[in-house]
Amino acid sequence: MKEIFPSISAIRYEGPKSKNPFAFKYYNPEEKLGAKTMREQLKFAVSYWHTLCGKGTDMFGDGTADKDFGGGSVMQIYKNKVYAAFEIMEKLDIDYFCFHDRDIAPEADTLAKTNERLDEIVPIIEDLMKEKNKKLLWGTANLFSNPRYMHGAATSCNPEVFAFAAAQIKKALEITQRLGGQGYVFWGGREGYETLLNTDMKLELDNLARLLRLSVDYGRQIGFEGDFYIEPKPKEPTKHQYDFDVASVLAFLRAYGLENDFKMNVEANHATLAGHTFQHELCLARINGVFGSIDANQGDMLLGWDTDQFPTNVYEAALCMTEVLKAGGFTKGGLNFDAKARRGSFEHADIFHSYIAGMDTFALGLRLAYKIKEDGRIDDFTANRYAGYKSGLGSDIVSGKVTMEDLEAYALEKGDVISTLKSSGQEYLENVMNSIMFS
Ligand code: XUL
Ligand code: CO
Repeated sequence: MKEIFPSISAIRYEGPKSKNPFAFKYYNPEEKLGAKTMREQLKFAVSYWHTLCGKGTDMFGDGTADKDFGGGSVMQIYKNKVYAAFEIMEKLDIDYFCFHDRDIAPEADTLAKTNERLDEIVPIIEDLMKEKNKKLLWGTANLFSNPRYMHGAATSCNPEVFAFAAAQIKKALEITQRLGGQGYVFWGGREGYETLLNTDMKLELDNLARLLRLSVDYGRQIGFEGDFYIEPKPKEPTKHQYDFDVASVLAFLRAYGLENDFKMNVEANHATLAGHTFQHELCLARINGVFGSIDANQGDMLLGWDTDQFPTNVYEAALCMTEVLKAGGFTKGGLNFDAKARRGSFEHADIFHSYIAGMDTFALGLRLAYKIKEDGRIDDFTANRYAGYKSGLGSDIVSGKVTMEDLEAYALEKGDVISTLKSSGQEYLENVMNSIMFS
């Protein structure tokens, strides 16, 4: 296997004082925080689509980056992408990767020929996984790029398209299972609408649930034991995406009896597009028992679209990792960088700078999450804020002992309760956050 990035050597931890641009300053994979190493807790994954396929195209211009990696024919290009992927994982010491079916092999004229292309590439991936000890975090099917999905996939008005989508998922599930994938993701690519003037929303949602049920049942039938995830996103590419946010997805899953079959793959930039913080989406997933995996990136707060930038915001990463710790850490999920270098950052070295930035940011986030936990001031403040629910009236409310009449009698007897209130302490807590971050 020819080396594709000969000028880049293995990236190692050198500590915060290092000025070597090709070294980790904060991510020290074997260092233990709590009971586990950083590697075990962060479970970083390469996103195949951005890293190996994304060339920096936008609606105003062609790609700027070379992602052929020296390949000539179509299939050689895709084979070289595999070699590049494993070299990137090896040099960055990343254990996991994720892909869509179409990232690893391009479509041919018919589905059968496309599947043959997949069958040519999958064994190469399988061998390299064994040789380099790399793992598949999750697989998925691209049900949005091809023009056949212009009206959606499961939610298309056309049942032929529904069948095609099912066939693609079936194959993607088989590949994910064969490669030992720990998860399978459904991101609702074009499952949404542009206008309700032409949309039967009830049938579309019913059909979305039907395809999810068929997929889960098939996955379990072939012995897939990984987690199934839904990745919420409120808009883009469609004006309204059905999997809007964690709350909407939970309501949908419960309405169709799918709540025990899915967890969430929460993406940072999707949260902000939905008008939520990343922490909000993670918290909601956690308290509902559906925290699964993370697509880590960041958006630009001045823009209303999915910029998929590599995360560099340490404050956000600290709040994210605080939620992950509260959830008990990742089980089958992990931290995938669904992120791409900017269009002008077209050199191969930029791929490495990007991952180093994202990995160091989340390493700092994990270190800070432990400091926040050990410091205890924030957790204690919050616990004290609700202390009234631990005894007396509060514990009677929580245990369901009180009636409306009891509550009225209590309020009437007190006359007013304003004097019992205390400050929400937000500014105090923000000061605490800064003192923990910069101590
Ligand atoms: C799109 C997005 C996808 C999913 C996988 O916004 O996030 O790349 O992560 O289909
Ligand atoms: Co994503």
